[in-house]
Amino acid sequence: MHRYFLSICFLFIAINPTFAQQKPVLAAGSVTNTTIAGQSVRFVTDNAFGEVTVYSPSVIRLRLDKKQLAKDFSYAVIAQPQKTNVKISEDANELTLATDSVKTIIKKKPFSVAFFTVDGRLINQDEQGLQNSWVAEEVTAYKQLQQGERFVGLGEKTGNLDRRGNGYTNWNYDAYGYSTGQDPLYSSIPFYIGIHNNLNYGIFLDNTYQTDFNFGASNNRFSSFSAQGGELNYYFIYHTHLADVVKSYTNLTGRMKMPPLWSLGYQQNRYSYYPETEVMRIAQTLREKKIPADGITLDIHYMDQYKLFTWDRQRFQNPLAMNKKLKEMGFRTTVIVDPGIKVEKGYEAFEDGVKQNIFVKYTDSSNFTAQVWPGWCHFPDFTSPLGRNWWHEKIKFFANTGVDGIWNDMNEIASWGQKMPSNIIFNYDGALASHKQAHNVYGMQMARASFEGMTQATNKRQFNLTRAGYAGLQRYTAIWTGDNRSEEDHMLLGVRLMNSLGLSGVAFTGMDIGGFTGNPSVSLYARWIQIGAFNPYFRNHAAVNSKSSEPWTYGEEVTEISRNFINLRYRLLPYLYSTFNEATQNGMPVVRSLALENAHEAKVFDGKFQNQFMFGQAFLVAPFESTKEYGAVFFPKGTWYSLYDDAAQLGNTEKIFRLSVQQLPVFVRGGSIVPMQSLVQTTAEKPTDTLVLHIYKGDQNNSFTYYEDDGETYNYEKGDYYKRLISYDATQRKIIFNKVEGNFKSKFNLLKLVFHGFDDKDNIQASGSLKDDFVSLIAPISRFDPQGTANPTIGCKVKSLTIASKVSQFEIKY
Ligand code: NBV
Repeated sequence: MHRYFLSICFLFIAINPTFAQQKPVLAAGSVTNTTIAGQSVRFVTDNAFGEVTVYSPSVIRLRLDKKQLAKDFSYAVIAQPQKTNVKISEDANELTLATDSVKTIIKKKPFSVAFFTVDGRLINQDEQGLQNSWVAEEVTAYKQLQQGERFVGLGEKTGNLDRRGNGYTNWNYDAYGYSTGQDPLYSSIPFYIGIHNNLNYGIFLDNTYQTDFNFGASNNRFSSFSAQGGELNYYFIYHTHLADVVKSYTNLTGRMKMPPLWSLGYQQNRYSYYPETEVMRIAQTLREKKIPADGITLDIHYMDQYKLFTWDRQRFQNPLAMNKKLKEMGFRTTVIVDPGIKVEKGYEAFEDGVKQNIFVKYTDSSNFTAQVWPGWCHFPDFTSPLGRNWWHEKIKFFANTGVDGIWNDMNEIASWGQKMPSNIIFNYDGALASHKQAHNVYGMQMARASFEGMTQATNKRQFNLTRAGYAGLQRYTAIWTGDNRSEEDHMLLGVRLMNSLGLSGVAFTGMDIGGFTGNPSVSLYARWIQIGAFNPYFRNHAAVNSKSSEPWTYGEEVTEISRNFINLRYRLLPYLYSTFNEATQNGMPVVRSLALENAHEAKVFDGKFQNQFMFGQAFLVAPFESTKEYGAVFFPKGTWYSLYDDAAQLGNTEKIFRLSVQQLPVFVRGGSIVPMQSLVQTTAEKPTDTLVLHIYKGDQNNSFTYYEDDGETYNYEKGDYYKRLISYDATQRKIIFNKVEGNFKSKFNLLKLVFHGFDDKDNIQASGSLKDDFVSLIAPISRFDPQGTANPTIGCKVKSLTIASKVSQFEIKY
């Protein structure tokens, strides 16, 4: 009888396709019920619950789960749905939500979603037949691959700019000395941008579990994304310009605050500088050799046996006094912090952490333990408000010892062996989560706690750096790309990582210049530091037992090259600072992949050109291996001037250049306005009171917002800034200086306008009230040179004029 029953069951399973299909893979099925509520529609399908919500005309959110949707919570998204005009209509087969920008159509049988432009062009749709489904707890969305579709973004990911044909995993990982194709690395940003048929859209999968992305890696039928648990919860973003997709994404996940000005200066790093005499020797040598610098970074050896919130008092007798001395010399100190708190009786941080019960736990409520630098450690639960508050208090220790920057390392969480059980419990801001759910967000929450704690302690802007992170990390911290290698292709990979992070909402990025593991060749170091001068976070670094990373380690020529490019960086600070301000306003990155503005230009994705980037809106940087003698550069549309000799170059072309170790190919876009200051050795030093605005003749309209503030407080949020919109109108042949906004008094009394690419026939004239304020009339001046010391060049087509900066509004005509 028993046997007979089993055979019947088996037969039933075998001949019943629904049952057989539902066993291994569960599809959402068909929509059975819908409820419209304002800009949202809740729906039920055969096997799932869902909701579609219009966040703005261009942003649509979709949620889907096997069970009733949980309480809404996100570490990444800070935006609320914006009141939007939406037309919702429904019939037996479809549900349509139409805004002024996107039409979302939900097919009911079976459930599937498609997004169209208002004029009916398909932007993105579920792959018919596959749509959305679960394998156990893993949920996947399958999207139909479009003709010629490319994919960019996804944060810190190796590989090409165009990710088509590849698959990626998000699971924060301590990737020591990673290879150029390794995945995953340290941080997870499940946001990508699809590009096809003159369209571009973004998809942000807001899910902190391990997520996987397949950009046509399996076949030409679909791209897909999945999460190992939790909801399918994604935001679809559509704009005509790719840059606007990034703006909308950073509107959802937040933008950075103004960084302290000093953190944009050059930072000298090493694993590790100690004792104090060594730190002072480095600082003094930088000053003696006239290499401008603002930062010195202390790696793990400053601590007493790697115990957090301690100083090794043999090596650093009086850290407060040392940091004070450094500050007087124009240096700020950054220290590394790791999350592991040593398990040791009598060690205050340990005892107090146990007492306050702030460590992550096993299911039996005992504290999770793993081995890392100090030995066995417990780990503060940064996903808990209690854990973060505890850290806020503890981190004040550094503010009290005169430290200005916090470098959050090992926060993936990294431990020896790297295996952390799935069933560790995290607070997850009250929701309680397993390690599987909390892992990817832990590092970002640590960085957040450091940022908040130091801000509370000082009431000033903070420099905060992290290795691990999750979407939205830009609100709290800068990020660097971890333990790279001293190899040529790593230098270029680093550029791509930063370009990709920029497309993924993170503006403040850097890499270990010179490479972390191994020893760079002399030429590699030289090239790397040149590129570094165009990194948002400009620091070099080197592993213990490798050649140290100070420029003079590489001989006189490299010292000279480094000095030239660091000088250039310092003279460009007004430009860079204004560019950072742009990042705070609209989320535009500082280093910008050419895809940001030229998404439909195939050349941008060509292996030859994919590393090129814009440094802000004016500079095109073309990085090449230091071993190359010639390099091809692609120029997008417009006019481009060589930074070094103003040689003009028409866009929409590629050109081969002879390369030299002294010069990195850098070009300035016609129509640019580039503010520069006199050379200083540190941002603590005042430049002369003339702000030089380099204006490059162009054939396309452009605008630049010059921005200044005190560089260290949040008073700018209350209106203490100096801001001026400068527009280049190529059709009217004029440059318009709008009136100044804000209450801050500029540190510059004079504006000197320097005209590049104009010739004698361009009768440059100032108009309006300005006439009375001329300090000197148009005169030839030197071409650009990094040192700013060259004499006027005879025959040079550059002109200049000087104006009092108090002049409110004026125009230059030519
Ligand atoms: O603290 C030492 C290093 C640090 O220098 C490096 O930048 C981090 O990425 N840290 C990793 C610990 C592990 C080094 C093997």
